[in-house]
Formats: sequence, C-alpha cells, structure tokens
Amino acid sequence: MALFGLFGKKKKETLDKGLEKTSQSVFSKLARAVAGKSKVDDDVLDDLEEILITSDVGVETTVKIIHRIEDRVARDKYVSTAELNDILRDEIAALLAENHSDDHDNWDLPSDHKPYVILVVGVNGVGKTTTIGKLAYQFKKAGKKVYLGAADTFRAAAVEQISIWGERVGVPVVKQQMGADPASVAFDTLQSAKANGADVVLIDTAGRLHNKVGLMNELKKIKDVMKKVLPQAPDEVLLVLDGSTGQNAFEQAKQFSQVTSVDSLAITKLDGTAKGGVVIGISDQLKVPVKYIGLGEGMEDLQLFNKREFVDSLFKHQ
Ligand SMILES: Nc1nc2c(ncn2[C@@H]2O[C@H](COP(=O)(O)OP(=O)(O)OP(=O)(O)O)[C@@H](O)[C@H]2O)c(=O)[nH]1
Ligand SMILES: [Mg+2]
Repeated sequence: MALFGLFGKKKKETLDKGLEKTSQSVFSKLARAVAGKSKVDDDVLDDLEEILITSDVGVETTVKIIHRIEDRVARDKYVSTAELNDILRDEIAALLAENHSDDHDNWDLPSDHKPYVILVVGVNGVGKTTTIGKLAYQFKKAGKKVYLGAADTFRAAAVEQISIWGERVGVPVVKQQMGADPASVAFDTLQSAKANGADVVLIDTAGRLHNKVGLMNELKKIKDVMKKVLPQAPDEVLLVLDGSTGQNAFEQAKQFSQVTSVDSLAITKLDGTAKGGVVIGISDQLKVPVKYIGLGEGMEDLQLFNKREFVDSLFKHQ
C-alpha cells in the first residue's frame, strides 16, 4: 500500500510540474482580468473567453465552458470573482466527464488474446519513438512481456534511437537495416513476438503527414501485412501529437483521423509549454480518446490520461 502511495505521489508531482507553465499562464491572465472586480459580470466572462481561447482550449470547447459558467452565474445571481477559479475548474471537469471515453487507470491489456499490437503514427518529431520507449517501460513495469519493432527504416538514426530505448528498458527490438521495407519489419516483429509469447508489441513508424499519399499507403501496407501474422492486428493505432504546437496538434488529430483509423491519442511535450489547454479541447471535441500524456523526456514521464487529475493539477498553481 505504502508503495502505491509513493508511486501515486511521484505521478502527481510529475503532472503538477509538467502543467506548471500552462497553469501559470492561464491564472496570471485570469488574475489580471478580475483585478479590482468583485463580481463575475459580462466583462469578466468576455475576458475569460479570450483567456481560454488564447490558452489553446479551442473555440468550440471554450464556448461550451463559457455557456456553463453563464448558466451558473444566472442561477446563482451573484458570483464573486474569488469563486471563479473553483467554478471554472468544476465546469471544465464536468464537461470532460460528459464525453464517452473512460479513463484507464492501469496498464492492463485485453486478456482474450496476445500479443496486443500498438502501431504508433504521427508527423515528424512529435515524440513517437520516445513515447514507445516510455510505454515499453510502463508495460514492462506492469509485468508484461514487451517487443518493439523498428519500422521507421527511413533514417539509420531512427533504428538506433529505438534500439537505445530497448536497451534502456530491457526489451527486445526487432529491426532490419536502414531503407528496409517497414511492412517487412512489422511482419518480422509480430512473428517473433508471437513465437516468444509476448504480451504487447509496439511498432515505431517514420514521421508522416496525413496528406502524403505515398506515406499513407505505406501505413496501409504495414497494417495489411500485420494481419497475415495476427488477424486482429493492429489492436490500437496510436496517434502521437506534440502538445506544444497547440492548435496544430488539434488539426493534425482531425486530419489524420479522416484518412486513417486512429484509436487513441498521446499528447506529448506538455512540460515546457503554456499550450497545455489543448488537451482540454481535444478531449472534449474528438471522438478518439486521449489515452496518454507526455510530461518530459525521461522514461517515467508518460502517464495514462485521467481527466479529473489533469484538471485538478492544472488548477493547483492558481
Ligand atoms: N520535453 C519533452 N520532450 C519530449 C517529449 N516527448 C518527446 N520529446 C522529445 O522530442 C524529440 C522528438 O522525439 P522523438 O521521439 O524522436 O519523435 P518522433 O516522432 O519519433 O520523431 P521522428 O521519428 O523524427 O518522426 C526528442 O528530443 C524527445 O526527447 C515530452 O513529453 N516532453
Ligand atoms: Mg521516431
């Protein structure tokens, strides 16, 4: 029990620290907006709307949040500016709780078949390979047998990078030489993983834009080839988004999911950016669930996304 408490504390600290910039940015703007005012009125709500939009929450989600707060102000007649932070926190949490995806609170995998195959996709430099390394670490820590596939054969450095992660975490990496067919690497990885009784397979891929037809076809080929080894594969297509790009991340998620099936999202680099509000917008607007968040470059800096914890942490620094 004590040990779980310790993990929980560490996790919370990483989340709090990672969201510090976003939080400070939002609440310093908010403090300025309510300075010298005692009551939440239309002017304060206008300012709040602007603050949320400039914090990358996105227009549609911002409008929903403002409507909720307007309703509340109308209902309660008088709402003091001192209460505004708490009201905002509660309304954002309530809004996110309305969306249909459930949060995951552990690293369990479906038990009816194995290996569970995760194909990791996204544009260049968003954090795909790093996220794979961190996921491998978490799954291994949870007692799973993990296999990695180096299907980004575009650059020699890519194969090397995932091999380093494999060594660091202590899990096997299936690879071929640079320039090899990524589908062939994926095939080999699934075969090895299956033959060795792996629980989970993570396949790295080269960065690609949703509008590059050749690269999107390559993705389709990777998926088709996987099915020859495991008919249900991939179990999860994980789209990685760089949270520090704010609204760009949002657009990428929309566009990618229009051209290929995406099952889950990882939003990385939330540490060191003030644009963390984008997680709120993405979680509210998109049908694809945010499953993981990246809060640093280290092995332990990936967490399962939990809506309530996220919102609480964001409001911790107010
Ligand atoms: N601060 C921070 N840096 C991150 C995070 N995730 C990834 N990075 C860094 O982002 C950079 C790019 O990460 P990669 O994992 O190589 O990205 P990629 O999507 O695999 O890139 P390509 O393979 O070139 O498309 C690296 O320097 C990572 O350390 C994160 O959550 N926080
Ligand atoms: Mg990579």
